[in-house]
Amino acid sequence: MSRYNSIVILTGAGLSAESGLHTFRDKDGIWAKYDYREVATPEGYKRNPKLVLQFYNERRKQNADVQPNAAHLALARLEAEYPGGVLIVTQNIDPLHEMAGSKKLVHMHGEIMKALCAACATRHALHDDITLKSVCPSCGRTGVLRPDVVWFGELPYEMERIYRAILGCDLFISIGTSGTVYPAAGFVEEALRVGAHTVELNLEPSHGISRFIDAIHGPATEVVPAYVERLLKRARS
Ligand code: BV8
Repeated sequence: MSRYNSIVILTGAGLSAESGLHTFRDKDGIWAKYDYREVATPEGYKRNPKLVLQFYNERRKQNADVQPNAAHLALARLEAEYPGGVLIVTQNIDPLHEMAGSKKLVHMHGEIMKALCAACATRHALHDDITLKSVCPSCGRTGVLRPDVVWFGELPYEMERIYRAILGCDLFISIGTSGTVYPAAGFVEEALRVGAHTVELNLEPSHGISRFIDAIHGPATEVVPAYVERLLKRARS
């Protein structure tokens, strides 16, 4: 294992699975129960805002009762102890990375514990349900608050910061993601283009497995702490 100067880590739902949160595409995943076109698109929200708000109110309750697992904690330790740059780019909308202590973190698909005002574009921390009677604390309008998440067909957040980090990294690690949703699924290609080493840590080979130079398959709570230990040992030697 080489010594790396700048590490970018892409995470997905598989990282939070062992904390008790459903993934999207596994057999009992979220998209097995809901049609993403109805609950995770601007068009679905226009057609039936009540259904969409309920879907995310349910998920927010589930997210409020879970704790970070050993994989989240190992990544926070890597950020704290690694001599080089470490940036986590997560597709997850849960707060588990922050709860584990990670600070250098981009929520490219938003955060379920925040509301976004569709009228004045301000964001607000959320502690209870969003309904069509909810009032925006900034502009005072009613029925304009939506979950601060990126729906299909919407541009993910902080794309410039993400691409800048990938173009400057020499190690790209992908953890707990199926590699089916873009632009996230295309990041490994960008990393390869700049000569970075690419590693997949996942329960099973993802759709993008052919783009990874190295891969270790198994539960995140086992493979991530072990891999972080190797990186820190190499950096210290
Ligand atoms: C956009 C937030 C453009 C909401 C989400 C190119 C080609 C084809 C299609 C497209 C393309 N470019 C764009 C598109 C369209 C679309 C897309 O990719 N569609 C797919 C379906 C083909 N992309 C978009 O619409 C994106 N926007 O392109 O905008 C644009 C440009 C300019 C101006 C305006 C717009 C936006 C996509 C974001 C959608 N929002 N989430 C919410 O959460 O409700 S996506 C959601 O699914 C996740 O955030 C994540 O990104 C994605 C995939 O989920 P994963 O996290 O990977 O989870 P999954 O269940 O799939 O896999 C879990 C993995 O973990 C598995 O591999 C499993 O083996 C593993 N695992 C399970 N348990 C464990 C484990 N691993 C380790 N340990 C375990 N214990």
